[in-house]
Order: sequence, then C-alpha cells, then structure tokens
Amino acid sequence: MIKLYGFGESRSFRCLWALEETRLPYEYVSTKLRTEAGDPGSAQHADYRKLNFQGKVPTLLNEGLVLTESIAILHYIARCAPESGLLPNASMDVYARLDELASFVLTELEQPLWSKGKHTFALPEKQRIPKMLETAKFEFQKALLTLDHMLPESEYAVADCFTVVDILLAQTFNWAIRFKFDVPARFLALRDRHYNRPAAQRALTVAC
Ligand SMILES: N[C@@H](CCC(=O)N[C@@H](CS)C(=O)NCC(=O)O)C(=O)O
Repeated sequence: MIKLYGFGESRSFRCLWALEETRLPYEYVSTKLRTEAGDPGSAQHADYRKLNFQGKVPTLLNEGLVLTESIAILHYIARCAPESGLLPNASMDVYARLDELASFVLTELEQPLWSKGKHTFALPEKQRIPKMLETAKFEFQKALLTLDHMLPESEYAVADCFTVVDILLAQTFNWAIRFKFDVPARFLALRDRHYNRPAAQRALTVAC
C-alpha cells in the first residue's frame, strides 16, 4: 500500500489530495518539520532522512519505490489510477500544455512563496535577508501577470477535466493566501472552486 509522509497544507497536501481523488488505498504519516532530530516523528530523524535526504515532505513509498518530489509523486499517483483522469487520456498538445503549466507553477509561481518562507523561518537565521520579502512580492505579481495570460478562461487548466495541474495551481494559491500575498479574484475563485471538491475536503480532514 502507498505510504505518504506529509505535513498539513504544505506541498505534501498536493499528493494527499491526489490520493483522495483516485481513492487508492494509502497510509498517511503526519511528519513534523524543523523539529529535533531525536523526535521519531520528525523529518529530521535519521530514519526519515534515509528516505528523504533533505528532511522535507512529501515522501511517498510504494513497494520499494521512494519518491521525494511533489510533482513526481503527483504523476506517479495519477499513473497508478489512470481512470481518475488526473493525467488525462489526451493528445500530445494537451500533454505539452500540462507540462508547461506544471513547470511554470514550480519554477515561477511557487518560488516567491518559498522565498518568503525561507527568509522568514526556513533558513538558519543568519542566512535570512529581510529585504527578500519585497522581492518575493514583486516576483509573485510578475508570475501572476504571466499566468493570467497563459491560463484559459475555463473551469480546468488543461483538457476538459480536473488534472494534476489543477491540484498544483489550487494548492499553490492556497499557499499564497496563507502567506498573505495579494491574490487576484480570478485565482481566489480558482482556489475555492477546486478546494470545494469532495476529495480536497477529505484530504483537509486527513492533513489537519
Ligand atoms: N521540491 C520539493 C520541495 C519540498 C519542500 O521544500 N517541502 C517543504 C514543505 S512545503 C519542507 O519539507 N520543508 C522543510 C524544511 O525546509 O525544513 C517538492 O516539491 O516536493
């Protein structure tokens, strides 16, 4: 059975949500971040770091396979349950668009959010640069303009169905809201629309 290590509404929530969409059986292990390495429930514990060298979440285990990147885990879960349509049966062009948007979320949209996290609490104190917060806000606004241009005015980001990219976008906007970035109405609506899905609501009860 799939085992997923995660923490609250962090990036691991993407994977938990995908598991709920597919209805695959799984075990969820709530994992503490940035806590003492001696704590057996900590992502810093030596046993956990044998699975995830960086001591981060998510980590997925299944039959000897260990995955530690949320996008790879999302795709793996989707491929384990092709009937879910999370990776739809679609044309090359649709897949190219899906890859492009997923890449944009990871390399452009979420980076300013992570910059804020790193320079507020994640990096060791003496590595933090408070001025980075202004830069992060500026970069996020730039990414939003691009996304507004890239994303079609339709219910789903690609194809005519809910896919891994919709999970990525909704979780990333939820992250932006939690981190108090300005999110325009269009993307607030996107977050709300997808978080209202029963699978997202079930995932929230598991994560919290
Ligand atoms: N590229 C990784 C990033 C994973 C990551 O940075 N996870 C954060 C939570 S969202 C974490 O575990 N941080 C712990 C830390 O920085 O100590 C992914 O997308 O899965």
